[in-house]
Amino acid sequence: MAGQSLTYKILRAHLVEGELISGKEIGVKIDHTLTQDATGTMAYLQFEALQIPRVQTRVSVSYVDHNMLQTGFENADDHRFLQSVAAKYGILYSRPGNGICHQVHLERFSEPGCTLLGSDSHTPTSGGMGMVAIGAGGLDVAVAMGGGAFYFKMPKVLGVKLTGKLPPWVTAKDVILEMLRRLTVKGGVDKIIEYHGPGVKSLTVTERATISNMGAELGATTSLFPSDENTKQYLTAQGRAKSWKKWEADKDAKYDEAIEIDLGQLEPLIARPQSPDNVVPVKAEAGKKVAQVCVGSCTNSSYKDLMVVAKMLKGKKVHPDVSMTITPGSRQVFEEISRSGALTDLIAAGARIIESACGPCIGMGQAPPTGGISVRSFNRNFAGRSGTQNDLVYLASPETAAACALKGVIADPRELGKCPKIAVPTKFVIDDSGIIKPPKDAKSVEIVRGPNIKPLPIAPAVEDRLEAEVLIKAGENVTTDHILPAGAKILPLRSNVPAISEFVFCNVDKDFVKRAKEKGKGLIVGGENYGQGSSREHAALAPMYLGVRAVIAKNFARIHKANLINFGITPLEFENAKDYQEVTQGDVLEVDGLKQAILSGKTGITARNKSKNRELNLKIDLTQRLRKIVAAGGLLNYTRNQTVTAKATVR
Ligand code: MIC
Ligand code: SF4
Repeated sequence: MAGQSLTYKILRAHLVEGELISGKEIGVKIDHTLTQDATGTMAYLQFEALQIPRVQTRVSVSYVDHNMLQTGFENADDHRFLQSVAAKYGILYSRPGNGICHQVHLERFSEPGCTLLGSDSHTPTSGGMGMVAIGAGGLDVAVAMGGGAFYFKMPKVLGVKLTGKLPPWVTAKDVILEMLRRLTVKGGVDKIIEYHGPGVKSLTVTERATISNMGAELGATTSLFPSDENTKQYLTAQGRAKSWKKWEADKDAKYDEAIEIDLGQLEPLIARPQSPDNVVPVKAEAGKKVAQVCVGSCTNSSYKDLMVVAKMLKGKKVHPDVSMTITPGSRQVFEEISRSGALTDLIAAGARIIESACGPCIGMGQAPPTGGISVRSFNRNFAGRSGTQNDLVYLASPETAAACALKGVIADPRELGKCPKIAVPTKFVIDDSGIIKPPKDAKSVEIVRGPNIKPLPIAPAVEDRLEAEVLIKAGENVTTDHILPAGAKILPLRSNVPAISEFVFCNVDKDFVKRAKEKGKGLIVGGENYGQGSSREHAALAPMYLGVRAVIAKNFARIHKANLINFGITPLEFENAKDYQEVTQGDVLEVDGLKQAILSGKTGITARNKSKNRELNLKIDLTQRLRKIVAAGGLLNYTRNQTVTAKATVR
């Protein structure tokens, strides 16, 4: 028998339903969950609806890191709600200021060989520690907190063999940018990316985490590294040596697909606006004037990332035309750079220090100026995400970002001479006072709800005859940032679906909401990889609230498709991708026998384009379980119906 991949080994140890055959649905036991504040309020409202008195997982953490700008009562109210919910249901609460969920989870909780489900698309960061860590919608995370399995299609395993060693100034960020250059933003869809080979041992845990974090931009289900001596060292430095266990693939492991990267051949890379796969060598863009540089985000804000930037800036000044910001990934990183004096060097160089949070990465301030290039150590540069329309955001390593900050233009860090060496502490500052433990007895805990928290809307069941207008025809690789943007103005409305739905497609088509409301019901048509990017279920919930009943696309990004199903919007795919051309915004489509087709397991259905008098063949690519959920009008309806039926049977 051929050897097993690490993915296979960990999944097999957690399998509760199905077979590990790619393309087949599997159910997996979840050990850890994480939520963040922008998706967490919905996730916990959904958890409350499940009526389970206490979480059933080994570790569940509620982080506050996104909605940190308190320009009104909304975010502060939501934080208080999250803290009280955590206390009530047995969840750890990571306070605002404690850091970005993925960085803190890696430092304080991640365990090799375990599973983690998080309501954020960059949950795979913990794959850097040998965890199968998957991003999902809040409702799936709520179900996992209640002890339910997580269901997904067994992905193919793509083995990436790393050989060689990174040259000076070339970093883990350049490895993942190289992956994006080769595979594009849809190259990882329905795949788990497993790194192996002799090059792995030259990468530290936080470097591996940078690579697995940004595997989300490939559309991958997750990315995974083995747990080895480096992992042991990192866990020991975090005072968690006991959590270490060796986990690796068999030497003769078989992968469904395989590629190889010689680390020694890489050079500093940069993703041009406005897609993370628009990757070129830094030198190809060198000399372009830069207005802003931002170092931070869950991709690149570890101790080493910030120390190297501080060393590069020490005794020098940020270019007068550049505004440079630093967001440390966690309070631990912040404290470390402060104790070592590196923070002083950053301040003296003229960098603007922001608290430990997502900050500029999600448009919570620091929008770049009109027409000005922003070079960021982040993971996404989707149009408008920074808060500025027609933004010019480039993605690169902290080293490249710091070189740009010093020179005032896009600059290859190799021009700066000797690359600073950073010794990572053998013992980090450990202070978990920012993580509040829930009381053993939660009877007296009252959940505090501010006026920003509105009840969750529920979808109607699928109709058998659907006749509706195409409200918008979206293009290729449309992101959830296009469907429902984030940013300082919109994020505070995450707990209020009626209010946030006013912003659906606001940067793409400002009349969308008006049109949807006038029609009362409608369809969305999309291209390939529809809904890539963030896990925000609001990108399904808000269109559902506006009457969207189905999305017809060439194909879907994994998390968004699951969110559509969970909220009762039927995802349908063009049988023939060319038919996408045949549909125009405003066309009226009619699908007869939809509910019947979904429930009977039919894999195809014909829609009639009444406006063009043509027929369209559509695919229904759903497992039996998902068919029941979508037909019921989503997971909450489905669960409620099941409970009612169970009660009736008992009686
Ligand atoms: C993102 O990076 O887009 C976010 C903001 O972290 C999202 C979650 C959200 O929209 O709340 C993600 O990655 O899932
Ligand atoms: Fe936060 Fe940005 Fe990471 Fe999303 S990608 S979790 S917004 S730091």
